[in-house]
Amino acid sequence: MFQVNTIERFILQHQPKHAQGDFTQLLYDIALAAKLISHQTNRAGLTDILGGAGEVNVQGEDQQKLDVYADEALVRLCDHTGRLCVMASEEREDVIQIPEQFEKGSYVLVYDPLDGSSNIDVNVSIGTVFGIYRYKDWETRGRLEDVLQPPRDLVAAGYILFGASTMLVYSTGDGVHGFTLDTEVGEFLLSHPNMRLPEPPAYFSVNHGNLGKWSPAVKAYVAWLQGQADGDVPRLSSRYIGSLVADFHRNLLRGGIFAYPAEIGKPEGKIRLLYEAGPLAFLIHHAGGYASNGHGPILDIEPTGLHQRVPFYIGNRRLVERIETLLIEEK
Ligand code: AHM
Ligand code: MG
Repeated sequence: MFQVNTIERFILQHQPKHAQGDFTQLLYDIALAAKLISHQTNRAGLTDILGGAGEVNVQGEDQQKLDVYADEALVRLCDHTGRLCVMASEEREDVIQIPEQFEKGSYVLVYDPLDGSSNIDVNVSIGTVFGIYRYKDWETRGRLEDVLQPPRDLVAAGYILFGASTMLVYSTGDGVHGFTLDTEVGEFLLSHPNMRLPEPPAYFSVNHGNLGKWSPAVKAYVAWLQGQADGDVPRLSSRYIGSLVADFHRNLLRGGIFAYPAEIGKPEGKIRLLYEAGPLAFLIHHAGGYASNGHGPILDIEPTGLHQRVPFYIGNRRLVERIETLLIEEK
C-alpha cells in the first residue's frame, strides 16, 4: 500500500514519554533549519558563498560563510519559540542566551552548525550535529550549568548530512531513524527506520597523516585495525573523508570504527565533547555500538568546558574496546 512517512508524522507518532508539545516542535524547528542549510549548501558552488568569512572562530580556525549561515539559521529559528532556555554552538565562545523579551523553555540545544569545514569549499560532504538536554534547575535555567551535562543525559541527538542527498538522522532513545530530504516535495521522508550497526564491520576511519603524533599503543591499535597483528584481527577497509558526520554515517550503515586519537603533546585530541562526540555517542549507543575516549564511555564524561575536546573512538563495540585494552597495557 502507498505510504509516505514524513518526519512530522514520525516525530509525532514516536514522542517519548517526557515530551510535551515543545519537544516535538523543537525537532520540527531543527528539521526546518536542516532544509534551509541544505538549500544553501546546494547552492554553494553557484553563489559567492564559498570561502572564508574573514573571521576566526573560538577554536582559532577560519570561519567559512556557510558555517556562519548555519549557525544563524539555528539561532534565529530557535531563540524566540519558548522551547529553549539556552544554546551552545561550536561557533560561539559563550552560551547563547534567549533574548529577554522571549520566554525561556525547558530544553537546551547544543550544536555544531556545520562540521567538516575543511570540506566546504571543495564540495565534499559536511554535516550538522545536535544534542538536546533538559534544564537542570527551573528557577535558574539558562545557565552554563544547563549546558555542561554528560551525554548520557541527552534526551535527543542527531545529525544532518549534506551529501549526495540530505539526510536527517536522530534518536530520542527509542532507536535511531534516518530521513532523506525529497527536494521536490520539500520534506524529510523516512528512509532508514531503526538503524543498527551491522556485523561484521566493514571500515575503519582514521587520519593516517597523524601517525607520527601517536603513542605506541595508538600505533599498535591502528596496525591491528589494518590487520597487522596476531590472533583474531578484524578485516576492514580504510575510508576517511575528514567530515565527522559523513564518516560516522557511512560507518553506521556499513559497520566500522571512526577514531580521532589523543596525540603526543595533545592528549585531548581534536573532537569536541559537547556538540560532536556526545551526540554521536548517544546515537551509536542506541544503534548497538559504543563510543569511548580510550579509557571509558564518552556518555559518562562530565563536561567542564563548552569547547572541551576528547580523544574519540566510535563504532562497533569490539573495535572500540580494543583501544581501551591497549591503553591499559601501555600504562
Ligand atoms: P571542524 O569542527 O573544524 O570542522 O573540525 C572537525 C573535523 C571533523 O569533521 C573531522 O572528523 C575532523 O575534523 C578531521 O580532522 P583532520 O582534518 O585533522 O583529519
Ligand atoms: Mg566541528
